[in-house]
Amino acid sequence: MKSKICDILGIKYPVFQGAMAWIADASLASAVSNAGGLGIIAAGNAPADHVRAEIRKAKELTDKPFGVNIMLLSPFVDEVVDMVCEEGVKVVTTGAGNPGKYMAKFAENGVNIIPVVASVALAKRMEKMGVNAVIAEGMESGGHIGKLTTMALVPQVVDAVSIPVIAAGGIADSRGVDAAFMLGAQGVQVGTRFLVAYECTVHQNYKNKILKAKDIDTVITGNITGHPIRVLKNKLTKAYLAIEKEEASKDEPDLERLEALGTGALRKAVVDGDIDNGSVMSGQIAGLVKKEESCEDILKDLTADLDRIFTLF
Ligand code: TUI
Repeated sequence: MKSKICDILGIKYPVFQGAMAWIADASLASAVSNAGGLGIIAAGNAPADHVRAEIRKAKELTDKPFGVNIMLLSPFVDEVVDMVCEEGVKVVTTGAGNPGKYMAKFAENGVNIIPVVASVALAKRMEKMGVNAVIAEGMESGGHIGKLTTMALVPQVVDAVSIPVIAAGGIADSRGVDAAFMLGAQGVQVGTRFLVAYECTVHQNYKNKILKAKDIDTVITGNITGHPIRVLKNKLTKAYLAIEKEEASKDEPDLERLEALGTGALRKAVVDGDIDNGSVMSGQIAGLVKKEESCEDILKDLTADLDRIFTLF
């Protein structure tokens, strides 16, 4: 059950746990890594010391490799980059931007760097810069998204680069995993399904909203701010989309009005469990996620066909 990415990272299954800001902590990441996948701690918008504490907890909880995701829009990016190098983290994924500026530092410290890309152009630029793999993330994903679907993006990125491609967006069971491999991916990243893992510390109200979600329950907010975010529909998205529509019709939209509504909204849902006024980020595949399980059982289910799949290549 080996793909190139397993050899590069020293993991058993080619399955990454998606880095969900405020959610993917040492508890979730270590559980995924212990079960043979790649657990990833999300730095999100947190200061370096907070993330350092999670890394140290994860080191206590697992002796397997785990990664840290650096969200490049965070005000703390520079200090988080320095800190992950100090802590000897071996895998860094990045999101929401171009990590070019930090490549030399990661290389010097022997960090495997795997950026999320949402286009072929960025994938090619990243390969030239010397990254170890890319995560091609379709707009089915939760949170901050690009414009292409996984089905269209993954094979185009696979053809454009020679490094391994990890597929993300819309994958929550073994059928999705198998499909990703058929598109030429060498691994997958799964977020939404791990949200309802026993080891995921997100508020129970958030888990329940994912478990109850139907296929058409996500919407995209923030198209006019340049940071489109996929979330589950609720009171907040109704208000947000109404203001967005109003502002979009103006010559000079007041984006601060929208920012004010978005600030702190993710924390509200994740920590306080306020799923009406908070931001409940989720992928479109939430409708497929029906039960709470351990990370071990989720990984077993996701990888159920991989032995058979690998005999095809
Ligand atoms: O990053 C994500 N998903 C996220 S981050 C997040 S927290 C957040 N906080 C404040 C504002 C926005 C988000 C919630 N979800 N996924 C990875 C991802 N990266 N998706 C899309 C991209 C992306 C998009 C454009 C990466 C690079 C890019 O272009 C960079 C360039 O310079 O061309």
